[in-house]
Amino acid sequence: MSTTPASKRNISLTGDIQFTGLQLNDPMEVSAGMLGVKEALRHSVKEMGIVRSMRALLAMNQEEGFRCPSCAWPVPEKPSRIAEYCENGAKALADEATLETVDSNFFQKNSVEQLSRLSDYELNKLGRLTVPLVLRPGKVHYEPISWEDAYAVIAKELKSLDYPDEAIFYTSGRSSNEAAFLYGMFARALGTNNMPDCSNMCHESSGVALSQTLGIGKGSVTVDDLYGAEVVLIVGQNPGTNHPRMLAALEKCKKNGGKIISINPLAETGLVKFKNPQKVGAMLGSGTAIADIHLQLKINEDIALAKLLLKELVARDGETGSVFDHNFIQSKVAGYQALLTDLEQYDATELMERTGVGKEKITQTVELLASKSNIIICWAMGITQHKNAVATIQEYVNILLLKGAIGKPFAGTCPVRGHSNVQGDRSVGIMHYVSKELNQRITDHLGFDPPTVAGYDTVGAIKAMHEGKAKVFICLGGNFVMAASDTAYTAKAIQNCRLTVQVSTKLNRSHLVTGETALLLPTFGRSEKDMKQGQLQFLTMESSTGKVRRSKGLLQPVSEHIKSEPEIIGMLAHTYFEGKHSMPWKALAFDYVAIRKLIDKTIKGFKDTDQRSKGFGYYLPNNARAGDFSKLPNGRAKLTVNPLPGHELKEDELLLMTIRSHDQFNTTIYGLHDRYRGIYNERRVIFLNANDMEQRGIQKFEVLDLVSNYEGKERRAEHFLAIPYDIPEGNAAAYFPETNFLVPIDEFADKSRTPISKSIKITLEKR
Ligand SMILES: Nc1nc2c(c(=O)[nH]1)N[C@H]1C(S)=C(S)[C@@H](COP(=O)(O)OP(=O)(O)OC[C@H]3O[C@@H](n4cnc5c(=O)[nH]c(N)nc54)[C@H](O)[C@@H]3O)O[C@H]1N2
Ligand SMILES: Nc1nc2c(c(=O)[nH]1)N[C@H]1C(S)=C(S)[C@@H](COP(=O)(O)OP(=O)(O)OC[C@H]3O[C@@H](n4cnc5c(=O)[nH]c(N)nc54)[C@H](O)[C@@H]3O)O[C@H]1N2
Ligand SMILES: [Mo]
Repeated sequence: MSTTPASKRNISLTGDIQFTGLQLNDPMEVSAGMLGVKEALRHSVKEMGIVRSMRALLAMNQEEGFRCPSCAWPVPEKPSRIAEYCENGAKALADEATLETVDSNFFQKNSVEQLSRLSDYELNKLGRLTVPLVLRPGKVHYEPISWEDAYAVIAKELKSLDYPDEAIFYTSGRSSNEAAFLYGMFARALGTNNMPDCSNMCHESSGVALSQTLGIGKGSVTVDDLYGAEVVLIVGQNPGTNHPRMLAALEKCKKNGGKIISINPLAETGLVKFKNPQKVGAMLGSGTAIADIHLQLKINEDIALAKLLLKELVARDGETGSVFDHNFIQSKVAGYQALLTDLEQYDATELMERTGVGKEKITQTVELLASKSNIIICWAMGITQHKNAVATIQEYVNILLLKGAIGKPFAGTCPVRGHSNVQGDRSVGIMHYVSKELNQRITDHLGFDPPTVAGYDTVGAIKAMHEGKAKVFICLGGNFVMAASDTAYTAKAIQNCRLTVQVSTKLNRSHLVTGETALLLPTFGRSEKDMKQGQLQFLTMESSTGKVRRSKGLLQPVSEHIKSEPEIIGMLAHTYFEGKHSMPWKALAFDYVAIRKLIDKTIKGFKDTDQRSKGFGYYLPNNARAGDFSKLPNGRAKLTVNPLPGHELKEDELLLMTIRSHDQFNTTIYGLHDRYRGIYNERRVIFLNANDMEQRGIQKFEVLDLVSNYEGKERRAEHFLAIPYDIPEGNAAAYFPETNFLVPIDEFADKSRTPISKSIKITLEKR
């Protein structure tokens, strides 16, 4: 049969680019508060109606309810009875539980080519997917397909591959432990470890840095630790927008006398001041100031900053001998002398100049770090998405180790995870690398031999598809084409595939940029009732602090034709294996208790999950939290020596960070405002330092193209409005995913291979 290659479909990767009517205000000083509550309710009622909104909001994050589909910040032991959710959690819920839907008639009327002219914001607004759909070779309209036929199409394509490694299984971090476990085991049963996941673009650098130094790829602190910490560093993170409930924990920390230091090129509003929406009294006052010190460093100068802080601390310890925890260092830490020797080669003044931070603030920070020992360092994408991300995180870990601030209450590491179950997905086996221990357990308990060679991560998967080495691409959630780097290259890679499959809740651009054949399989959102054999089911998730908890939906599903993720994966595996496999796939598709039993047997640390996930759940074991480094070489945690990165910016180049606005969840655009930063009604903006604008003769609101040039290859993101903003000279910021076109596929972090989304060298071109 002759077919039209997918790349021949005329699909736009941006939608029609148009400005939406920018209005500018001063950045806000206070986050959350009444306006946050109002916004939460406005989005909820608009999308879900009053009754559905109230039912859902009251159940979110409560003991018997469902976990918020937004970020992975844990629910405290004693959640607020009024509202254990934030404005952005409410927006995420409204977005998922919306009553807007698209059915097969809609796709009959609208081709993928036409739909691709819409913006990401407009695509998402169309609503929930309600029926399984297929895009056949050469066609531009999705058509309905039965679930059985959809499974059969996938099974047939998988069977026709020359090698299992021609299939790739992507996971976005919203799946449950149960779904992710089945999915990861299906990939392995098929014979591949090709399991890229959103972590590869997110906290992979944290996982690598922490595994090497502390023996566990996860953070060590609990929320209670934050309450009692004396000093908390918030590095490269914008919690006011991306983890708003974390501000309540920071507020509590401050009430207990703790000090907060923000390390960020921007003065993010949430860290300036916060009005706790969970407390009626707090809403009336002027808000709690969160950050005591803001170190406004230049993009990607964290290593210089950390080395400077370390140098100053070493000097003070030399005078008093009491700045570092020498007992801890002697008994538990390796690499002390090497670190001291390395630091000698740096000049403090030069380091300080590189950071762009003034002396007074450095001294204040050093004084706090020197005099206190209960220190927590929190971080997110501001340090994980650079070439030297792993080294950066390890430099911050050095500070904690010298202070003995690991393995005791109120101290430790806190990489703040993004997607609500990204950590759980990894725990239960979504990873592209091989764990011998897990493989042995799979053989012992699941009765098959998993593959023993590593698979593709995100960058590897894109390249493999581009080169025609992979032909079937299956996605459990997410919006791969927009989330990954080098949008045009990635799109071409995906369009090279024979079959692409998306298990999704809502429409996005990855449903339009597809393989020759594409399947769109609609699934439940977190808030929806999942009934199996007449019984309401629950699923489990793991929070950023390693706690496993239940999540039970309560809303009527948006359509009777959608299916749960575990059911889809179980039935797909059953169709593929035709009932001939050591795992009872069909039974598992409908029996989550049985899945949890298999997780308990196969995944280390999970135990009696069916029962222990009740209430507020249970913590998985964490060696760093316990101060146990026995699995590391010589049984010691490791201090690391890292080079100071060299930046070779050409004279006209700026370093661009791609960040989130207040009205988006990754590639899902809820609205066009970024209220805290004073931006209304526009996403195509670039934040620039006024001096950089003046030097280049750029006026406010002037239209610019952003151009990156790596290895002689030019990449462009067009039509951005210039905005003067309080950002260090030489730096710029713009929103992702519009700017992912600029990130070259081959530019990623050493060791973790996370794309360098926060330090892209660009020039500006006037239009
Ligand atoms: N509402 C909402 N919540 C979310 C998300 C969302 O999109 N919307 N996304 C979720 C996901 S998946 C994730 S991973 C998290 C992301 O949460 P964040 O990491 O907070 O998200 P970003 O917007 O990428 O913000 C990065 C921050 O790092 C700073 N930064 C950039 N470069 C540097 C640097 O070189 N050094 C330092 N010190 N700082 C730097 C930026 O100024 C910015 O404040 O949030 C999760 N929660
Ligand atoms: N330039 C740049 N690029 C980045 C980043 C950056 O900071 N800058 N951040 C990176 C980070 S941290 C991450 S985590 C990735 C995110 O990458 P992804 O996780 O791939 O992207 P999302 O936008 O979170 O995916 C949204 C889609 O998921 C689907 N979905 C939502 N809920 C569910 C569900 O419950 N089940 C299923 N099956 N589908 C669901 C919906 O269809 C929705 O359109 O992007 C990365 N890309
Ligand atoms: Mo993320």
